[in-house]
Amino acid sequence: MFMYFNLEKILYEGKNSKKILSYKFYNPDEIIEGKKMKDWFNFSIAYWHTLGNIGMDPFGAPTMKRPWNLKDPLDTALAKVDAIFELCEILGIEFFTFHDTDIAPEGKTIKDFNNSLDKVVDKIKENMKTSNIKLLWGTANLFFHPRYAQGAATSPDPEVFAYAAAQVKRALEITKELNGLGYVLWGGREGYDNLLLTNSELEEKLLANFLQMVVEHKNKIGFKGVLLIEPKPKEPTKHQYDFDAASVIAFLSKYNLEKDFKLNIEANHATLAGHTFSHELRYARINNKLGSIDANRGDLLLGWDTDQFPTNVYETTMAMYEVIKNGGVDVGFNFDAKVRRASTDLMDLIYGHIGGIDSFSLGLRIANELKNEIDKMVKKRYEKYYNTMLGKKIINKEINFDDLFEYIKETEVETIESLKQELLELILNMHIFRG
Ligand code: XUL
Ligand code: CO
Repeated sequence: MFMYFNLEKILYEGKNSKKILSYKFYNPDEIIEGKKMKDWFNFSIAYWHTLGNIGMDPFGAPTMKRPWNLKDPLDTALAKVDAIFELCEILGIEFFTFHDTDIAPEGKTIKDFNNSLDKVVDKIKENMKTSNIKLLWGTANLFFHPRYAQGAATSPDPEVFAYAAAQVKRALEITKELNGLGYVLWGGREGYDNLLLTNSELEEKLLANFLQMVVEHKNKIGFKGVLLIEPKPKEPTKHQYDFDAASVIAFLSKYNLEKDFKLNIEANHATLAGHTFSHELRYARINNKLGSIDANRGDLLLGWDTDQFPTNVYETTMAMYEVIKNGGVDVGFNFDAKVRRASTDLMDLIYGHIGGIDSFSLGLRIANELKNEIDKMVKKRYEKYYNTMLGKKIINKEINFDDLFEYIKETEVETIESLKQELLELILNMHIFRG
């Protein structure tokens, strides 16, 4: 029935099933906290890692042979369309994501590129007619080609700015034509390698101007999806301007762009910034900026963006606690994750996605069970701000330094109530071990 994979569809069988090729925790139509599981997630396959990755790394040649890679680049692009639809169908994943350069060969000019994009987009539209599979978000690749070696919007050469703008214009239009729920901007080369050679004021201004043009074009074409910025602190540049959620939010507010963008938080980018995944989700959430998630994980012992499939249920539980508190995300969960270079079988792609989906689904179930207990503990921890005069006055700013001095001058303030972190950890483990 399928072209590339000799497989049946992967279905939910429950946690006691012994069948590897089944979901133990992901039951798409089951209602959790008022919403179908599949709607909590909008899981998505990433074109670049799943179809594009052939196992190359800076130390070694490709390790993987993929049946959709043909001699002619356009034939390959068209074969990949069938492959992504097939994979979505098998895994029961309803969305995919791509960079413009993932779906079509570039050619010499942007006009050539747009011609080949048109052919592939037509095929995607055709396939969409007979399936339930949709675009989660689109993006433009402004980091691979040599012209972007010194940045795209922040390049010292305005022709590079123009090229990047032309790419984003078309990628936004395609995303709209395919009814994408969002559009992502990740500025891998928008940063610096050498600070002394960098005009920081100019580069910041260029980036802001670029983002303002993105918003203008979005409005001009009537794209209704969510614009998303994906923070990452470094790699490939030494320092990336979209460092983390906090720096992106400060930048957006400085340039009056706060209402136009939300964030796409990636787990491995959070850890590269020295944060936890849940820290970044929390910071985005409390600022009403949690728009979408790139679901993956890094490796504690490797200092780079390993983009592994998520398997750590502690991490997915804490992430889903933030997502539940946020009422879900606007866009979805994209597996920005790839199989290891030595995992060369096509089947490894299937194992990776099943593992990622089940890890997040179990995280959702556990976080949902846990949240009332956690919320109770947090509420208790801060209760004096709500049930004492002093606390209320501080919160409502009805008190000043002189009043506070008068209030406290003869009181000994020694230790306060225990944090009870170990109790919290016991509760967490109790739920996690139970599954
Ligand atoms: C790079 C990364 C990108 C973005 C899209 O680290 O995460 O794949 O998600 O450009
Ligand atoms: Co990403």
